Amino acid sequence: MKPFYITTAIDYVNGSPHLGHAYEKVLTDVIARFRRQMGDQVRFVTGTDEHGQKVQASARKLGVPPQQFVDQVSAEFRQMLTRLEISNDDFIRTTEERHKKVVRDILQRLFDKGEIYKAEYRGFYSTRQEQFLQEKDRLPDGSWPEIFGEVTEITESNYFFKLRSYQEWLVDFLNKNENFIFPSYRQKQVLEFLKEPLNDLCISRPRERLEWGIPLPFDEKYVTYVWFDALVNYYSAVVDLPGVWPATYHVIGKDILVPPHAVYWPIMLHAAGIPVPQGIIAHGWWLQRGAKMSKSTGNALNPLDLVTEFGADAFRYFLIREMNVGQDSDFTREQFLVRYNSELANNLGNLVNRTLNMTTRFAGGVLPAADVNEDLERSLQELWAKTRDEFIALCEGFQFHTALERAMAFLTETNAYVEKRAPWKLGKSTEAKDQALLRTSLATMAEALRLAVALIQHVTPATTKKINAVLGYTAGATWRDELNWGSRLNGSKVEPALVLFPRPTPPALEAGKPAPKKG
Ligand code: ME8
Repeated sequence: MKPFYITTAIDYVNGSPHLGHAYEKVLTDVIARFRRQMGDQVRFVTGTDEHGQKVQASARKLGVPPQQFVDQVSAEFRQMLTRLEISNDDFIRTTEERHKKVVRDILQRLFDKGEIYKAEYRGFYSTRQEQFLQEKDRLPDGSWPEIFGEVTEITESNYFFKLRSYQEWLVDFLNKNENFIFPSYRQKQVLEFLKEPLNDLCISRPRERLEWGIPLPFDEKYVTYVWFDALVNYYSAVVDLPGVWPATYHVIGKDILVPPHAVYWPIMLHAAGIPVPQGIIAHGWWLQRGAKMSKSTGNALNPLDLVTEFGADAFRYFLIREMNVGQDSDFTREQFLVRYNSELANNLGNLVNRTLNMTTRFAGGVLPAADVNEDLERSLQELWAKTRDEFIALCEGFQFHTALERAMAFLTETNAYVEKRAPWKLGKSTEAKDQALLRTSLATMAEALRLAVALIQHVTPATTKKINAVLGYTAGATWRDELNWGSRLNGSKVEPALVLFPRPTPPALEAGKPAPKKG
């Protein structure tokens, strides 16, 4: 079986990780864990993008060598992965030898095939910003904005990659592979973009302007342009692992789909004679009050603050539950608290408390067998079978937000079942029939809880483990088998209590007060 190879974008290290970075890692982790559960052999790679002008400038500003600077920031990104329970198999950095070697090999291969040529490039250059400007950068009156300082027209020799000669091939490829990009409406945007003729891609920068990059193997006076370096990470991370390439999915944000991932990358690979990936998943943006959260706008949220306050699982749950993959979502603390309180603390947390508390009170802490199967039990079991099947199909189609909604609806129904059976009343009766119903209700609620947390374990891995532990349960090796309603918990000794999603501290509650319910 071909391994399921999934990647995230590699993050720029010119700033600290923010919510957008955290989301992408969590989303990819949820897909990776789900595919492992489904029996795939998964390879999951993430990493950091460490070359380029901005990194060089940030290091200079701090007065430290660039390598020292990238070592520090890259470590920060890796620390975030640990805090978020990300299950990546590898972490690639573009300053590593194993990566640089592959970039240079590919460049040389393309150069030898005649796909790269040298030409003069004429354009307007800002020395202050150290970049070429485009017509669209001009102010309406034709002048250049203040931030660019002095702008001069210069001519510079550079290396170009023959992107244009592959335009038809790419259009044809996309037409033949309709599901190359998820969501599919983004594939249409790529085809729209390809209606205009492509320009060949300038892939070099003179070293006198940019020192911090990978030198071109055929002309060491130049370094390679950052996309040509960064995109290759997906390939260099697995080049020594037989059978892993091509990637199954690259998970990226919509801002880097066109042209880098949907145009440059397939053409680079095809031109170099390397198979192209199976697909690209382009997620949307986390916004704050309608604006993209980013380092430069200063509205970036530190994801680790939320993890410290609420735990990794609550954070993961919120991101996956709230965002429809591909679309944008506004992040508000209020909405976070609404979901935290109503779905995790009340719905799931409540069922855990009731199960442990009543099993302890009425059954000496040992889960009994269900010996009645009436309409109430049967309809919950039927709902389970439906929920499970729909949930899996939704996850296969990356509709995780709806999948979680279904899982929550099942928990809501389970809590409603408990209300109807009212084991606290049955526990006071000595009638044999009531005692049988008591045993049945305890067994039913525990089994429903076990199943629900097994179902969502790729989203909430630590919570599922904790709940299994207090239920005295060790999960089996095959996830799909775990999802069958049964009697696995009979005779299991449970713990008396578990604090899972504690009530937020008062200031956080304040923030949660005016929370409007979202559809
Ligand atoms: O683009 N919401 O790095 P990066 C959701 N190094 N996702 C967001 C986001 C937001 N507000 N802001 C950023 C780069 N992202 C390159 C990638 S890949 C070969 C090279 C996502 O640090 C963004 O869309 O700017 C991208 O997928 C990832 O975070 C890294 O962004």
